[in-house]
Amino acid sequence: MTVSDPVVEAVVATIGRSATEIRQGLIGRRGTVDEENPSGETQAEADVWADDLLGDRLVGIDGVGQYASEERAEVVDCGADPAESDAYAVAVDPLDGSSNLKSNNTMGTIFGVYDAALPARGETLVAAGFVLYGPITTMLIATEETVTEYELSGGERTIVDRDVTLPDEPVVYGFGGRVPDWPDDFHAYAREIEDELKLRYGGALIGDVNQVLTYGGTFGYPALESRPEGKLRLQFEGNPIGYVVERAGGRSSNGDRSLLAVEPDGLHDRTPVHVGNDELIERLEAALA
Ligand code: AFP
Repeated sequence: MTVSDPVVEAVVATIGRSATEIRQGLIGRRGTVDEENPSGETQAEADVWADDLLGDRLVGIDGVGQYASEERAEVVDCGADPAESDAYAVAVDPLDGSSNLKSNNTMGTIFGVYDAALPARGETLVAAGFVLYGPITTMLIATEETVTEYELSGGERTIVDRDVTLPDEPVVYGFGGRVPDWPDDFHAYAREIEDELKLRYGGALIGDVNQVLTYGGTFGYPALESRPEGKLRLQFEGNPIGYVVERAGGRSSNGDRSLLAVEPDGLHDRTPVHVGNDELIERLEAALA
């Protein structure tokens, strides 16, 4: 099954085809480079390499007007301003969870296709999704119509679930940040959830969110005492993941409102991120109010 919008289809086909290559290219690229990304984090060799590979391919697609990546300070202008034309802007986290490379744990590639110039509100997304480099490589694509899961092999994508829907009964949770760094109100909410659900936390947003999509539950990286703005990036992580989970029947929140309704100030803005079953996100927002 292809996506009905031809530009979105070209973007997801390019990312899907590149995923097998990215996975293979991780071998021998588990070290760090002597650089920091625009969010001040040490870059893995693989971060830089995957960004170059995806950037080179995505900027060449007709109908892509901007390319932005968590690994680059500025938006790349591809010749058409999404604010003044039909062109889309593509935002990518080329290797989300790349610090898991050292311990050989799960990682992902996240993408969002915005019908607006970046930085943009998540409400302007027309598609978003991710590749998950787990024991097998899978890809989830959310559009206005549906959320579909594929298995990727040798550049081909094969549907495994045409209509990914968050299960009604929540089972798992994963919360980021050190417990002593959690604000009291989040701490009290987390204590309740710990009594009700089973802990699953792997340190890569995509792996942890995919468990929530599979079993039901919630993932949160809250505002911290030391970092009230949160850790995750709105354009590259919060918005695409919020879009996927909302399209799959769940909710997203920055602690106060849907992630998709948050007005960005800058390309590399951070945000608290909470996604999951409706009832859990409602309780979270009530706890933080
Ligand atoms: P890296 O890409 O630096 O590994 O960060 C991963 C991440 O942005 C996101 O994927 C995780 O949910 C979160 O950070 C994990 O953060 P902690 O290491 O603080 O648990």
